[in-house]
Amino acid sequence: MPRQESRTVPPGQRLVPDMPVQHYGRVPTLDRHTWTLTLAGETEGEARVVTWEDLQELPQVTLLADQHCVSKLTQQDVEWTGVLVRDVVELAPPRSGIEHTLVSAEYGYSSSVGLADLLSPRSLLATHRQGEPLSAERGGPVRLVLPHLYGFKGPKWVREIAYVPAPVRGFWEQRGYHLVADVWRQERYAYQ
Ligand SMILES: Nc1nc2c(c(=O)[nH]1)N[C@H]1C(S)=C(S)[C@@H](COP(=O)(O)O)O[C@H]1N2
Ligand SMILES: [Mo]
Repeated sequence: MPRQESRTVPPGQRLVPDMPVQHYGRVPTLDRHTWTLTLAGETEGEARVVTWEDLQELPQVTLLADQHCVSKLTQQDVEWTGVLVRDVVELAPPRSGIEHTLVSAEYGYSSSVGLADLLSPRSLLATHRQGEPLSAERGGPVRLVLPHLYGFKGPKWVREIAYVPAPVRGFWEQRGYHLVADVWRQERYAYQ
């Protein structure tokens, strides 16, 4: 299984054996067979609605990645299974020149993610955590996992990726958190 590039703990983070479940608001109950992910905004061609069955047809990838919360907790070597975001974006790519996305979840949570970060080689639309299908509280049926960014960039219960011409602030970015949020650069707050 591909291991993470580095065993180092990012600056300012503290290791925990099990990342607590953390999110704002209620846990939605979604049925994987009616769940959809819409690729929208500034697409090159038509927008596209991606289903659970569409995900099953893509290569299934398992990798180990650390899970970091901007509140300074890190769990190392979490095993995630899902499909590469790259493979999904291929189904309805952005028009040329687009560099930003807004990723949205059920119940209105959202995060601002640069297209390059979204397409990084280890970015997953995850369906499993630690070998088990994602529970509702862990973001099932599908959540976004961006291993090099703080956890708030990865919506649980993800429902839409919108390609946008300029950064659009999501839930935490509207509350002062960083637009990029690279854990290795310790990009926690917008004012840094
Ligand atoms: N839909 C949604 N996704 C979310 C959040 C949220 O509030 N709502 N919180 C984020 C934050 S801040 C973190 S640290 C991780 C927590 O993931 P976990 O519950 O698996 O620990 O989920 C992220 N995804
Ligand atoms: Mo977080």
